Amino acid sequence: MKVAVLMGSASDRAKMTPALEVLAEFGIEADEHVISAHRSPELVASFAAGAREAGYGAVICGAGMAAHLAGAVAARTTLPVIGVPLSGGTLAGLDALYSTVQMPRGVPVATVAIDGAANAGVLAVEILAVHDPLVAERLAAYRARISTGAPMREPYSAQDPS
Ligand code: RP5
Repeated sequence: MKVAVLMGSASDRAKMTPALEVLAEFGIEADEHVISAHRSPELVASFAAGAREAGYGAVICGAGMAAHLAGAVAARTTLPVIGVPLSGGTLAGLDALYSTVQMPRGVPVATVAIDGAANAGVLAVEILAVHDPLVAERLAAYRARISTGAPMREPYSAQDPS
């Protein structure tokens, strides 16, 4: 299964790149899409509605300010949605954190730290690992590796070519 990495603006790209890097390290196919919940709401709606059928197992959404991208996607798919509140603007990401994490009951967004795109990538890998033993093995190897203080961003393939 693959993972979608959405962001509300091209200006979010640098902060969302760690999610794509982590997914690549684990050998997970990922697609990046720049779509905005308020500037291109129809695109967001159609992407979310078709995400499961398109083969995604999880959707990562990064947005800043009054960040409603993750919630808008979660409203239209039953796939797990991971929100990354992004810093920027006068409230330094606190606005995006509250907008992303404070989803009303019934439609969750699993929210990572402000600018926590790397952890969003790891969480998406953990979600896929539930039904993929090879990904689960890679996760176990990764945890063993970081427990020794090794850098997280060392390419996975350099550790174990399986
Ligand atoms: C949000 O507004 C985006 O996710 C971005 O973080 C922020 C600013 O967007 P730009 O004005 O840089 O396009 O929708």
